[in-house]
Amino acid sequence: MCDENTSVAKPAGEIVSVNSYLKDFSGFENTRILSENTQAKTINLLGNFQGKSGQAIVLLQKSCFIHDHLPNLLTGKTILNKQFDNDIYGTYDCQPPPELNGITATIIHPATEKHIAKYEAKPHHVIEETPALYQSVTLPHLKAEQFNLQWVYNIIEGTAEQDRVVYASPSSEEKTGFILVPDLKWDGKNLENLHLIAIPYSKGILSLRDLTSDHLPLLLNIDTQGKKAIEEKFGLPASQLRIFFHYQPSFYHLHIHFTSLRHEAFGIHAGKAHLLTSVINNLELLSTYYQKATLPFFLKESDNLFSKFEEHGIVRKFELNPTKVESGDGKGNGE
Ligand code: M7G
Repeated sequence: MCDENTSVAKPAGEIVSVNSYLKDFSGFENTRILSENTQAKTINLLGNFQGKSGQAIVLLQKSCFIHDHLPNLLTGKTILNKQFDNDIYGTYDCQPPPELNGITATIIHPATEKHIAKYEAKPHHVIEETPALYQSVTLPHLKAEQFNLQWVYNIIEGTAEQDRVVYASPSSEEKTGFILVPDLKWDGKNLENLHLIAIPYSKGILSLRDLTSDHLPLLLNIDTQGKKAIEEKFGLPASQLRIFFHYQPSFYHLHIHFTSLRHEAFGIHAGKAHLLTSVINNLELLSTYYQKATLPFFLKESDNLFSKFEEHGIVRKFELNPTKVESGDGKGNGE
């Protein structure tokens, strides 16, 4: 789950975020690597800025290749240091000019324990959430403890990210209107990993679970206008888009992800992603589908919601014990 101060896990005191003035990483002390993905070329670090209160999470992602930059990349300004050559094969350390060698950095400061849990590598479990479990476990947990939605309200109320807005419905469309902005994780340039989020103006729709056929005009509007705006602005046709909800999401103000089909974004798989088209279709077939369905999702052990399901005896922590698996004691999972 993602970002921001929570009603419970709120950062202590009135710490000013370094994001209001940060220009470089001087004074950053890395205390822990939270997680790493060598394929996505990301690393998530925990640390602090010398002399500043509060912990900081730094998410680093090596940028994809931008096709327009390729002619500038392969010039005399890019230095090649040979690692080895053999016959017709050669491998080099390649050092392009800094402006062509970017890293996208996302900094969360002050970070709460909930943020740390979100970015920390821990085993996942599948939870089969029945409507009854939603009411008795998930919903009370969300009410007590969820990420603050201030950044969302800043976007829909027009006080943040307004220069990044790709589409905004007229404000008169209170029930069906929405705003489309680049996701925090997207640099806004490279179509390969295009990622935008559509945020409805309407407050109080927590997630997929709350949707009924009453929300169809909103969802159809997001589907139609979102695709149109992306095609007009980025030239990417609807057939190149993956449009989906997360369940569970990190932020409980309904929002919809629009990503490039070519982008193997986090959270596009079964167990997390629900395609908008399928959601619309399910609601057309049965208005209360999402109040009646069992919704499976993956949950990290470090998530506090996991502890709640654990307390209810729905799931328990799992440790693979290779010795026992190999010894063939019949239990197979190291119990
Ligand atoms: P989600 O489905 O609630 O959860 O998505 P996930 O984080 O597990 O995917 C929320 C999305 O909002 C994520 O893709 C975040 O990268 C994005 N996001 C989070 N914040 C704090 C911001 C923000 O301040 N601005 C924008 N534009 N996107 C954000």
